[in-house]
Amino acid sequence: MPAIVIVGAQWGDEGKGKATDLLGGRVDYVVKPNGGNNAGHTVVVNGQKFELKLLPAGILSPNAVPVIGNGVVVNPEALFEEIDGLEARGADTSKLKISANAHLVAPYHQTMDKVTERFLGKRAIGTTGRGIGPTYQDKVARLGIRVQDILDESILRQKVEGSLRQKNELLVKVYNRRHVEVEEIVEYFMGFAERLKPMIVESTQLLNNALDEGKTLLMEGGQATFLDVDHGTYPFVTSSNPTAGGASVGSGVGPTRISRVIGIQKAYTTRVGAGPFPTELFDEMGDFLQKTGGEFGVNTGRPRRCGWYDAVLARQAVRINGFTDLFITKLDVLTGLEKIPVCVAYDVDGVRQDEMPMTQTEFHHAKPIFEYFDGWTEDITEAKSLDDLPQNARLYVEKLEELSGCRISAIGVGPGREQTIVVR
Ligand code: 2SA
Ligand code: GDP
Ligand code: MG
Repeated sequence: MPAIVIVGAQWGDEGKGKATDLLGGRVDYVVKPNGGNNAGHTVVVNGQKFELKLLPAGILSPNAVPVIGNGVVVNPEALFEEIDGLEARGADTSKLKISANAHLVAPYHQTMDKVTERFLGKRAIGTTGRGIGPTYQDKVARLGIRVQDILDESILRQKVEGSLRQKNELLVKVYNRRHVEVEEIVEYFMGFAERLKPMIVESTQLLNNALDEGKTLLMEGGQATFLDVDHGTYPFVTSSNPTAGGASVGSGVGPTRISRVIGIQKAYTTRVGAGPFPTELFDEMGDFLQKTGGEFGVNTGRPRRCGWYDAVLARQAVRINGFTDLFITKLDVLTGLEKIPVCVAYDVDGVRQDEMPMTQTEFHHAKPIFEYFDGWTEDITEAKSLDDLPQNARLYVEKLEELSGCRISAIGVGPGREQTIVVR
């Protein structure tokens, strides 16, 4: 298994951190291909909880080399805060490598993120406010500052000058914010140079050489399929490609070298931030899922919106990513429910649609058509194999496999590393 990709199959927070941690012990490199410190991945090891943001969750796997790929946007302040926090708890971050081509998040990107959200008013995306969108905007506009630019201060100054010329127009005239000085930003980035330099690598060669030597890589996607700027519920998405293809672009590892793509999916659905969500619950059942599942943003603390499993989304995610396996997490959260609804199709303005509608308008109008499955009351948090699950829990999982069209290879029955049933 040369390169494996982990992708969120819904709107994020499916348990990618836990999945990475499970596989991290068996791979040589763990690569983060997209996103930045908007991510929040929880790993629970021996009852100790770690919340990773900018760093790949695989940094907690002692034998794997953690790599921040070219597709990531790096906030240097957040980076060192996270590194120092982990070191203080005894984790070893010394092997961390950062792609020379990754982009840097500047303080003005965060300002622009927050002000844009305010400008959007009722149409706000509900971003994490970490400056992710504006940094990717600069990347695509070819006005970005890259990690490698701190290796040459005069180049850095030229790039900052170029970027700020356009940015100051916007900041001062449109956003009514203060003018940002070039030297202030150059100094800001150069302040991190000494610590950052030893970590900078040509990551494409590093990773491909590792594959040539027979090493294994795990690519740990941030965010999720329906937050993908191309395939998600645009415009309520993040600004990167958290899907399997994006992992290839964001790491420089070609698609033919990827042997497994694992979709991580909750046994129900959550979403944080704005945007359509057909199975969302607004009643006490939603409160039950939020409370029992502990559904609050790792990064911002925002409550996550909760709803039932959506098989239409699942099938679309299988298509987009070409999943070879699904890992169903949080099955334990459903314990105690008499009946469990699963959305099998949508009613769009009176017409049944079995697959993802073509337009945003249709998706906004989509009402779930549910099938109901029998629940179970037995505690499943100690289950180690399928045989340990009550029959109805097994049937529920089988149903999700059938409806999604992808084999289920692992099932989460609790947040701990060991609370996982490995099916195959
Ligand atoms: P951004 O900040 O530009 O990426 O926001 C755009 C949308 O993407 C969503 N988004 C997320 N959704 C779920 N989890 C994320 N990470 C944190 C977590 C979130 C948190 O793991 O809990 O702490 O609030 C994440 N990051 C971005 C975001 O909500 C917008 O809808
Ligand atoms: P990520 O962004 O996909 O890495 O997911 P988050 O860490 O943001 O959110 C997932 C939450 O669910 C975390 O609090 C995990 O500890 C927790 N979790 C993961 N798998 C399971 C599971 O199978 N059962 C339960 N109860 N919690 C889980
Ligand atoms: Mg998360």
